[in-house]
Formats: sequence, C-alpha cells, structure tokens
Amino acid sequence: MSNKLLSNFIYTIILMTITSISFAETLNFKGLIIEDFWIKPSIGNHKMTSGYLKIKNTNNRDERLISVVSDFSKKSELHEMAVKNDIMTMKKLDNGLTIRAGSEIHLKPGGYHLMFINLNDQVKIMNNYKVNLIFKNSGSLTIDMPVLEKKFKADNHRHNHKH
Ligand SMILES: [Cu+2]
Repeated sequence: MSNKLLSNFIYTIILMTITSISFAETLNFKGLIIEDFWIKPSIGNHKMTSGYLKIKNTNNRDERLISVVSDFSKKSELHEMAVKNDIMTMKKLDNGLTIRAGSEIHLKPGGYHLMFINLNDQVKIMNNYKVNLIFKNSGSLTIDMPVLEKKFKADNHRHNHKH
C-alpha cells in the first residue's frame, strides 16, 4: 500500500468513526430532529431524576410533545422550572410543550425538563434507559437515553417540588 493510499484509508476510518458518533446522537423522526438527550444520575435513594433533550421541528406545522412514558419510573412528567419568590419551583406542564414550525426547544437544566418520579432503582451513570416521547401529530417515538454526569449551576438551587 502506498503512503497516499494508506493515509486515505486512515482518513476514511476516522471519518466513519466521527459519522457513527454523530448518528448515535441525532435522530430524525418525521422531520423532528432530536439530539442532546440524556438523563441525570439519581442521588442515593432519591426517588426521582430528570432528563433533557433538544427537539427541532423542521416541518411546516407546529408540533407538540404531549407526554412521556418510561419503564424505570412509576410516573413521567413534563416540567418547567421557574424562580418564584427566590425559590426554584417546578411546574407540571399539563398541556405539553409546543415546538413551533421551523423552531426548536431545548430542555435543559434550569428550564424545561422531563421528570421521572418514583424510580424503580437508582439511575446510574453509563446506563441507558428507554423513554417514549408522545407527539400530538407525529405519534410516539422511543429513544435510548444515556445517563450522563453534566455539571450545571441550577443543581445547587434549593427547589420546592410539588407532586
Ligand atoms: Cu421537575
């Protein structure tokens, strides 16, 4: 094998690796681009944890994430975090989350999130959990969410949880 061939070969391998990594993190479900999905590890015997993701709506009609289902917690809800009288509070979104045509929503620490309540077991790092996302127009999609440790400021806030 010539040097040029060899370097082309190596280049191709690198490119394939990068491509497969990005494939694993981005899903296209009927024009809804879903990425950056992860679950926060639960702490000790704390019975709940949260999940995050980004959804981009490339279609020309509005979409709505109406509910979430998981098999590792008794309940799963869509929540919004907000500051009320200097205390972080969480509110359940009974009408779901609208993703306008051509725009995106980012569920992230300190804002919108998926709330997994009454966990069957401790949610540990390096595990993956199946989560079912139910959309008003596009129907349901199951994604495999990895448990990742990500540092963020909102973690230090005291919050008042009403369930
Ligand atoms: Cu919550």
